[in-house]
Amino acid sequence: MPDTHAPAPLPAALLSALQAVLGPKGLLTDPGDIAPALADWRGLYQGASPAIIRPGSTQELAAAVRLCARHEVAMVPQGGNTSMVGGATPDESGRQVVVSLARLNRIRAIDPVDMTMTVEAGLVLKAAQDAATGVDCLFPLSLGAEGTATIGGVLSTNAGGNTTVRYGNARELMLGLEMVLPDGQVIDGLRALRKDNTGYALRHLFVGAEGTLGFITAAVLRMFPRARENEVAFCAVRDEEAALALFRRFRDRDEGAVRAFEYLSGVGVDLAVKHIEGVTLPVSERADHYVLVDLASSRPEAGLRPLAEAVLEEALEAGEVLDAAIGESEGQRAALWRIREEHPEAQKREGASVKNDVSVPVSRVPEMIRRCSAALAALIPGSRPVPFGHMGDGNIHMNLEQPEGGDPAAFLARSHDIMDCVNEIVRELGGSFSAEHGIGRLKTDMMESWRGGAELEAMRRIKAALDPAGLMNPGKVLP
Ligand code: FAD
Ligand code: 2HG
Ligand code: ZN
Repeated sequence: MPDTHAPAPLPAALLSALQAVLGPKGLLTDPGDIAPALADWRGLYQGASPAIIRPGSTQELAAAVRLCARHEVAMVPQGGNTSMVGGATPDESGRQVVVSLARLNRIRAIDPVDMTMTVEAGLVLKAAQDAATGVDCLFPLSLGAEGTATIGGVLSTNAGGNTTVRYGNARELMLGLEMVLPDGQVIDGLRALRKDNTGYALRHLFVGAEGTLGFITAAVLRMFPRARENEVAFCAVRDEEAALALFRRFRDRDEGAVRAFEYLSGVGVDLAVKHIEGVTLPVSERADHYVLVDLASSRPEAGLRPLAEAVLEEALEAGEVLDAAIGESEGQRAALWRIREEHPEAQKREGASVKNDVSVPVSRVPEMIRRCSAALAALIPGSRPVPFGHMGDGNIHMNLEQPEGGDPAAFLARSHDIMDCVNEIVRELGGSFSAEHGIGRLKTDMMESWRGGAELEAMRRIKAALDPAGLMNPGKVLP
């Protein structure tokens, strides 16, 4: 890890101008207050920053951005700071200032007729879900960090999560955006329109830009009818192919009913049972492969239970499913989901692990898991492949846990070999080295080889056009 320098204090003129614009709540300079914003969730990076700017409104943010631009101070947008790729962490120079959107967290409007809500960027994802529930609707984006991740963060990373298979990723849930450009100009694109073909879709450029083009300050989000029937099944399956076959059985029977289809490995479930209090194995015997399937419908009598039972019975007869548990109550369904959702935390508690958030065409998922698992086990003897995740989207977290009792630092020193090993196979299978977590700081050095030539050059031109001074989240996304 590079040395962390003492942060360079902000120029006195900038500091006093920011204080005047933002007030006491809007600018933190005490090192104790700043510290939590300087490290990422995975503990990969430890940055430095002289202050945290915390505007209370879009106008305050725009004014602060104009001031930073005038003084050529680089800005690092931060939402919930749950990035898996170090996207929201300032570098070690001490010259980048963190801009937290946390205070911009209002729900500006919610409309169950249009099925839209207009919310500010710092609103926590769970609060957006709850607001939708409050008007008898659903905001479907769902991920393990939903109690902390923010709307600005999920849009800036184009987050996926558990329900992408049915509702799409964050981009598909967004209709309009309010944005602040790197020079402080505000674009009011908060249009709640399903159809709006009016030139370049700047809103889509900001989704997935990871804060490198400017700030998202508010968004119009799509809502859906809430589920009135829900079934969750946890299945032990024969192998990776059987998991895919089960996905096809459910999809072919009723595509619209599949809200999530998640693959779990035996090792991953073992770790969740070992480290997370209250997590137990719901099927009679341990297996090497599992699937969690969530079916939901807005129709109150959709017949999801008979559907689940019929499909599982067929799959049992075909030898694909070995055993299955269906949640009998809200509490049991939540307990089944917990086995899946605690995977990142369980892996963290077990020791060092290297993450590979990769995607391939859905049909290639079994081959990808098999080949990567074998290659990784051969690369680092004793290490434990822990593939899991969004099988229905072709997005598997092809993670590798350190050998039991081994030296975490020695294992992490092999991170790049591990990522290269997975990426080589993923490339052969026509996949992507970053499915849903983004590039952040962790994967910038992969951009040249994966998106080089005209594609990367076009990205660089867009960046130069919108942020000519390079002040927005430097060192992220683009190499
Ligand atoms: P941050 O981490 O604060 O920032 C992420 C990036 O967006 C940074 O580059 C930052 O500069 C930029 N940014 C943040 N806010 C703004 C803004 N308002 N304007 C411009 N740029 C901004 N991700 C998934 O996709 N699917 C999952 O299933 C999933 N599960 C997770 C489970 C756990 C336990 C954890 C810790 C993380 C998980 N993540 C997942 C990753 C993470 O939660 C997502 O990337 C999320 O979108 C980040 O939101 P955040 O508010 O924490 O953003
Ligand atoms: C998930 O699906 C997240 O739980 C995190 O995307 C994945 O920990 C990981 O590798
Ligand atoms: Zn994921």
